[in-house]
Amino acid sequence: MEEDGGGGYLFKIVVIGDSAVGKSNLLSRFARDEFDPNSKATIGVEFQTQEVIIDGKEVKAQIWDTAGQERFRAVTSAYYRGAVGALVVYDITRRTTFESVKRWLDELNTHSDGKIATMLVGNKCDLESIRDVSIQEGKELAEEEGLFFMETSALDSTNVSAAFDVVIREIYVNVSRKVLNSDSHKGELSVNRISLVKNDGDKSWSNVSCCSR
Ligand SMILES: Nc1nc2c(ncn2[C@@H]2O[C@H](COP(=O)(O)OP(=O)(O)O)[C@@H](O)[C@H]2O)c(=O)[nH]1
Ligand SMILES: [Mg+2]
Repeated sequence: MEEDGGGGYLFKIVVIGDSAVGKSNLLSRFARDEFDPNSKATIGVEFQTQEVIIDGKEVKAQIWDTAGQERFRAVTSAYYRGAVGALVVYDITRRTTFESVKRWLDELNTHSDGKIATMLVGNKCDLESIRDVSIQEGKELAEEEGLFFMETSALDSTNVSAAFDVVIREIYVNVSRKVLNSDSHKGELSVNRISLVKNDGDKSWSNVSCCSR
């Protein structure tokens, strides 16, 4: 987490998960409202920056894409450095990608320091007819690991901005807590507490899932 120079926040968020689960499309849907049905491995794009307003404050989310390195199990520690948020993505039509989630979480924990606001994302929920991982399984894993959970579709846009928004808000809550704990800001304690309580209420998002109807 950094100040962006203008007094606002810059949050680094990484998107991880097996190859072809839809990471690049989730990012392009969120940042540019675009979907690419023929997307090959993303080349050259390191990150996209998206501005979000939280509690009237401008927050910049710098969202990193793996550029296809995950195929070679070669996502480097530089990729994770400084991250304060993560989306761990699997494909609901391919169980192997769900089984990889723990490995990705281990990698995230190994390479990052401090608290990472993490969302478990079951992508491609538009493909209900060939679903291979139930919503319940996703929810249970998220609960076990203390993660937020949503099913998304980068294809039809379901829950895409919601997933990023929850992570960004949670980072904001974590940052506010840090500020509260630092001596220089003790004076603002009573003021900040109000907004923290409000933001904690957003945890109900963890049960949101696009395919539960
Ligand atoms: N049906 C469907 N296909 C998707 C979705 N997201 C991505 N895809 C497709 O899955 C393939 C891999 O997507 P990509 O974003 O490149 O995955 P990445 O390797 O994780 O970055 C591409 O053919 C996409 O068009 C989705 O939500 N629904
Ligand atoms: Mg990609």
